Amino acid sequence: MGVEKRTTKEWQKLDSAHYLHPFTDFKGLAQKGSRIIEKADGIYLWDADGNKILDGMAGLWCVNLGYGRQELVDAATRQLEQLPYYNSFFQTSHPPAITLSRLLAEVAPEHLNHVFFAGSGSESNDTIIRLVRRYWQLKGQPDRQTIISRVNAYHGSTIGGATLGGMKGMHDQLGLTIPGVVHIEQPYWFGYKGDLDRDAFGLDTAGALERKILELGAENVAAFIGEPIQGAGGVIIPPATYWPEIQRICDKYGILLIADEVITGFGRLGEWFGSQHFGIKPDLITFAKGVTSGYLPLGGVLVGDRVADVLTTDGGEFTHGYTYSGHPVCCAVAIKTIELLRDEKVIEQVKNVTGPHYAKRWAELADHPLVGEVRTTGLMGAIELVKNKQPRELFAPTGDVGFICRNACFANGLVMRSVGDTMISAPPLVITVEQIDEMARLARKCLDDTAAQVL
Ligand code: PXG
Repeated sequence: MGVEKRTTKEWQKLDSAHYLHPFTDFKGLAQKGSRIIEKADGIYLWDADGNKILDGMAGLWCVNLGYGRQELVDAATRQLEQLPYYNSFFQTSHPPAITLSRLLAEVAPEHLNHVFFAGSGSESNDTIIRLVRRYWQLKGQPDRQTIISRVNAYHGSTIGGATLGGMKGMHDQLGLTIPGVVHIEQPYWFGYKGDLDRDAFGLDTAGALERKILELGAENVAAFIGEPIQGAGGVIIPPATYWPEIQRICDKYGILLIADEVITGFGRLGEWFGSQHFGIKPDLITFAKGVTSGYLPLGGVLVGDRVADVLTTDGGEFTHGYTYSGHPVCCAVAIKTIELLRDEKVIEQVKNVTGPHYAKRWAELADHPLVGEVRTTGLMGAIELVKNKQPRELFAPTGDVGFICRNACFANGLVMRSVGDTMISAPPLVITVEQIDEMARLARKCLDDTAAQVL
């Protein structure tokens, strides 16, 4: 029988009767009913009523090659037939995991040559906590336990990931978090009410890392973790001065630099990794999502030579791993994803053609009465909705206006996500110039419809 055929109403009824959705107010959803997405092709989705929707979020920042890629289906099918599962515990290995490890070392920055696999971004960040603490134990500095993260960061939803993250709403529900994680401010220029120019603000915000290290004592600090661009937090693109200063501070105090590239990895910013866009050299990179173009769950940690050398030289057993670490079918899809990104020059296209075009089309939206700022890098962008442009006046901080806009987007056949009153988008990397034009036309219509309700 498999997946059944039903009407939207029937699906909605069964959905609220049985399915607890992630990050969802269950009662509210039961009242409103879910949007039922039934199929997809390229950059478009179709709901159960046959409405066509441009997916401006690439699923959840992951379907970078778009939907319906037969090559990925074939890669999975072949591997399912050949070896659907085997583990890499107890002195065994298999060709898909080995091939993918080598391929990742090839596309990653030069100093990253090892990989530890997990099933998701959250698990990968839990692995990072374990790796970082193990590294410092082996270095004979076990007091280096504390990981410095940032307010409004998103690093996943396990206890480890949510502790590392800086989302207040999540911390409020977490109860006891894991010890040894502290948060500093985020480089959010638009949200900053002070009078520093962007570059000075970038330096000052990065300086919070040094101030925190000095407060804790460098001998107690293990690492700093950050998303090159904060994604779920609202596409926070830091000033150009920010990351070089973070790198300088990490180097000065010898602490490990972790880039969480679950969103920015695999081409989103027009480079294989966002770290390359910002010119930083992380010791560890978290990846997930785009590594399989979202077709199957896979995450992992790229481990730089500094850490790998210690782990692989007299490190003894690293007592950590998952049943699905290096799952052969997920690895086979990841291998094909990377080959397609490389052979079809998708990332070069983002850097030279579609990224600049998206920047241009999005910048044009800045003249809209509802828009206070637009920012993009690669194919990742944000539109800040404001009540008044000059002097800048924000709406009450309930996120209601963003929510209205998100609904207007759905009604007009476009997926954008709202974070408070910030509208964010990250379309599949295979989006064409013409499709970006279409997306911008739809976005303007959604802004008009929202303005008609709120201005
Ligand atoms: N790190 C980052 C930077 C992420 O964006 C994770 C870790 C966790 O990955 P998993 O695979 O465990 O979900 C993420 C995930 C949103 C949204 O609403 C973003 C994510 C997940 C769910 C929703 O923008 N990012």
